Amino acid sequence: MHLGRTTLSKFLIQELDGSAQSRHLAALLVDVASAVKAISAMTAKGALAGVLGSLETENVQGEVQKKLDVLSNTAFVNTFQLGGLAAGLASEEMDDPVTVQGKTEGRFLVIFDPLDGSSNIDVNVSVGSIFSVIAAPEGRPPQPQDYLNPGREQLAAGYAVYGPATMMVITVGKGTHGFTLDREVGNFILTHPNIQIPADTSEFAINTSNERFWEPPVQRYVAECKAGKTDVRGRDFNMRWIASMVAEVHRILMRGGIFMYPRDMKDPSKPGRLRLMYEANPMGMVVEQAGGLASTGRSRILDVQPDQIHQRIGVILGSRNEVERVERYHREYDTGEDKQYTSPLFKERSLYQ
Ligand code: AFP
Repeated sequence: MHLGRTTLSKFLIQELDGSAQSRHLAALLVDVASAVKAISAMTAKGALAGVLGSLETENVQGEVQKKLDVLSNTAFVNTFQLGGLAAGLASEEMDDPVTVQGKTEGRFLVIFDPLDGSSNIDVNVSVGSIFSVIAAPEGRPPQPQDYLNPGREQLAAGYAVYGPATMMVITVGKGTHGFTLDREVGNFILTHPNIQIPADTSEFAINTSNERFWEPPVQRYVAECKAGKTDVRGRDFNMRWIASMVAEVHRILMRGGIFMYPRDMKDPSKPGRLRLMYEANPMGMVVEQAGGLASTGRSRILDVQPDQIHQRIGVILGSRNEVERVERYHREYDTGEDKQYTSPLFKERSLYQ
């Protein structure tokens, strides 16, 4: 593969087999890239495009919508409606999935977070878009339950990160590959083929303001990282928190790390902050295809059976050896092997079984 000359389209043609579904999947991913270019142009203009700030509306999550949330969602919906390959769409910004009207080959369902990290928009910090592609049902319009596939059944997944450069990182199940937008010609160029996440890391990402709400195994892991070489880890760690999952995951793909947004007691009614279908699952596929792991702390994210489109889940992902260590701490907590880390905050063990 020649760096600098391979466009996304050319890469997909070379990467995918010649089957009809592969050709359609490649065309769908080119449609995704088209929406990403439109969103990139809007974010790059910032205040000049009048796209900053919030609306009076809330999404199904009860979150105030940013103007760019809605504009980004519209960019994706319009692209897929024109592209004629998606049968149905589900989005963080839409209460329910929508069936694509008009002429469509209807081979795929696309589930997406059109603008992740939108609390960063007004302060000019990196944001992103996340997408997941699954097969549409044959010969009939999609129903809501058709979206509820475990993440391991995704046909493709990826994200765009609107940073100093706009990049797309995608997987079709054959590795994870990065493309950088050449704005002058409007093409995504292969710049990071076969990304591999280092198995070890000394960098963790978590919102430590939630520390008192975490389960003991997470408290244990983070306490050891903070203790650094004075304790069992024997080396110092660094911490990052950008409050934009896409930016955190991208950093981890580039240099390793572990990202955690675990289930916590801050709102016991919520089994996590991040959404399974359009954050955890697509990022889980991207990370696994790059040699990392994506876990709830107790199970592989891609094996979770969804029960509703906007459900939330705890997420621990990144460098394999660190994610495995956090999973081990969860096992030791659940079996009572780690007596000294049983915090009164979580005395109701059964809550997390
Ligand atoms: P927003 O899209 O509402 O900004 O949420 C972003 C996000 O879902 C994820 O991208 C971040 O990692 C996480 O939330 C940040 O959560 P905190 O604001 O609690 O740190």
